[in-house]
Amino acid sequence: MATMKTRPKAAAVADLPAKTYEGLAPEQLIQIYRLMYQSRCIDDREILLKRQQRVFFQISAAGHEALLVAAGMVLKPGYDWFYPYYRDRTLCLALGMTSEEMLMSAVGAADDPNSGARQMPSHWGSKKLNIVTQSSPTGTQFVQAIGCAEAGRYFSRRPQAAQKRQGDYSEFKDVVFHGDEITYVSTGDGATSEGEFWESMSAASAKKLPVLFLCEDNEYAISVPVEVQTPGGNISKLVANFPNFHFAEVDGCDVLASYAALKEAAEYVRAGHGPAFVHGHVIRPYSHSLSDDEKLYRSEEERKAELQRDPIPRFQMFLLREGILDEEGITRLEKQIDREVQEAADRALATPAPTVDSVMNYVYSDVIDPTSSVFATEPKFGKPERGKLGGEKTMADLINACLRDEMKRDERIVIFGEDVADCSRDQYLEQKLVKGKGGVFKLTGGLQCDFGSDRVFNAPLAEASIVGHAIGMGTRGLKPVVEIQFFDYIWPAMMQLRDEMPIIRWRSNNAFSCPMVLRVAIGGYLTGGSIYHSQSGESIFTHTPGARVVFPSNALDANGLLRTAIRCDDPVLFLEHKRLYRETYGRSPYPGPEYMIPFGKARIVQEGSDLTVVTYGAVVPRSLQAAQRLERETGVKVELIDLRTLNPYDWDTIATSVRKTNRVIVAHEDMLSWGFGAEIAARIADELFDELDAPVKRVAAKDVFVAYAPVLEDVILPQPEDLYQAMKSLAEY
Ligand SMILES: Cc1ncc(C[n+]2csc(CCOP(=O)(O)OP(=O)(O)O)c2C)c(N)n1
Ligand SMILES: [Mg+2]
Repeated sequence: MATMKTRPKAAAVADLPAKTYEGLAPEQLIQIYRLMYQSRCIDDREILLKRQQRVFFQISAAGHEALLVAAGMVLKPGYDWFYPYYRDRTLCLALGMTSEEMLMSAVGAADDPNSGARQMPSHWGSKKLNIVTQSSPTGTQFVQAIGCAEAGRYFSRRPQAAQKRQGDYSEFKDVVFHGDEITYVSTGDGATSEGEFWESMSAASAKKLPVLFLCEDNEYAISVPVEVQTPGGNISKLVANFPNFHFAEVDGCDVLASYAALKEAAEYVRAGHGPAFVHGHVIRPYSHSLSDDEKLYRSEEERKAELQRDPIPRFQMFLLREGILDEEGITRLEKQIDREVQEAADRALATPAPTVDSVMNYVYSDVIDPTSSVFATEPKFGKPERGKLGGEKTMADLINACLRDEMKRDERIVIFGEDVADCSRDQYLEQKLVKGKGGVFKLTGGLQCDFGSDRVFNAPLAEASIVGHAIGMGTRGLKPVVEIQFFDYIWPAMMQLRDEMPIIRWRSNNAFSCPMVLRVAIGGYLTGGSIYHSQSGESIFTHTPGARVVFPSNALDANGLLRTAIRCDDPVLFLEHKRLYRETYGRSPYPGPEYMIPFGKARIVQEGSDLTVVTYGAVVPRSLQAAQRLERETGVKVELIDLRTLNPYDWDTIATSVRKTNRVIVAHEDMLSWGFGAEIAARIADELFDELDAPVKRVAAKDVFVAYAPVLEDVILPQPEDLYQAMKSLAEY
């Protein structure tokens, strides 16, 4: 006869206890155990395959399973949005990613849905599940998650903005929103030290955004313990005063406690009360990654104590204790999962690797080509306004006019940046107490008044956030046209601009993209602009595949190129030279609301037969001045080429001109060494060597920052006199 101490027999589903646990039925608890065990099993399988050199990197979710399965149970795949961390395997399984899909990523298979074998394993991505392509930098996910949440809110308030139009990016950008979706973003304890974590907490708090932050605190960031990362060793204490948040701190190795905490947090966020921050204490029993050996920095005692908290045996004990599964049931379940994972690994290993000719696929949009003739439209100049000359709109006027036209045409456009709004305190505008600012250079003047404070608004002084929010919005289908106030201050956003914005499409194998425009005031020649208001540096961005780089020299080009930038399907860095904003040179009448110039098409400013000058930006008018003087004095005719866009650039026009003149100067305002000119000069030397009658010359700034005193500024930046001398000596060569 069975005693009271005997464990119950393997329960058939029908025999399961009727009791629920934090609202979870026994079948759900078995499913949770299944997912946790499956997650660990895939890690173990990957480790085995790594030892056999059939996978090439491994980082595990071990120890994080309970917290992450709980997150997966409370959130909705394909409905909520996910910006996961690399330890989120169990979340992804709970959302519906399969073992095979994960293992395809590990072995580098073409059909890996995470990245098409472009990223390391555990860099999660799934279009159908709304898991937004994850990258390796710890911390870039936060500000993008904010933009994603803002986009959801925007579409639910302006549902008509989701409409598509033929012939621009929106035709290919589906928009899905529900009004109560949550954006989930997770982090390790270490990554909370990144500045963008704090920027995103501020933004979520200030705007009461529906974001669920999950901190997976395993007390280590590789070998650095939490007390070194986090003053006092507990992140919950530090964030506790952010307004509008729901906070919870929980044992993340306890399934039911994690589930209860995350459920409550998700309910708060879904109801629109604001963001939530859940801090789960977890363990990391498998070292940081397979490349790390934690015995080098953790004591034996500490590691042993940690193992006592392992969520998998702990939850197994719970299921046994509650009579939900018996030992036989557990063994059966585990064996089944072992077999499934092994079979999934075999299938993954048998699937083909990507073909080597695919490497350049999806660097840029494959559906909209901004160099195509679709973007070549004729200007339609209206009648000059009464009492005014026809050609007198400045570059500033025509950029503003383009923004206005496009905002009218496309409700998906939002504009933000530092000081870009007319006035953040709307009541002052409503009561007509103030006129409004509209940008430090007034380029966005009047747009907030015309289109509303939800479409044109000031951003906090945080450049990484400006770019990161735009990326998140672009991913969801908005078209952010954002501003960096001065190129000199673009650098806090560099991680977003180098490792995120340009590469989201490529690294996700075209599952995600973030078409957007980043307008940046650039350049010197300001008299007193000094080091921090005069910088150029465009070659840093042309050296980053995936980002289009545009640099107009006059009002008409700025108008037409900005329209192309806004309507195309790629991220565009739109560089606006401050000195040219209101210059007399290059003014133009308004060309109408459909005027566009394709990328990669240079403008021949003046034709010539003796010498070619290739340049762009503020060096265009300076070169023209020098060329006109040279022709007056010597009769030498210079062909002057304004590239207008730097990536792509118009090689055909350069080559045709060099074949004609056999002499060439590449000139730019940025420093000489490692600059854009070096690339063009090298290509000319390589491909047009036989056409040259003289060495390729460069004219550029000295290799130093711009100084304040006007005499120093003049000598540092290339002047018409320098251009004249270079042209003269090259013509005489
Ligand atoms: C910006 C950046 N710096 C450094 C690294 C290298 N790195 C990868 S993971 C990691 C530690 C992260 O620790 P934590 O956030 O606590 O996550 P855990 O690995 O402990 O889950 C570091 C330094 C990186 N990927 N990105
Ligand atoms: Mg950690």
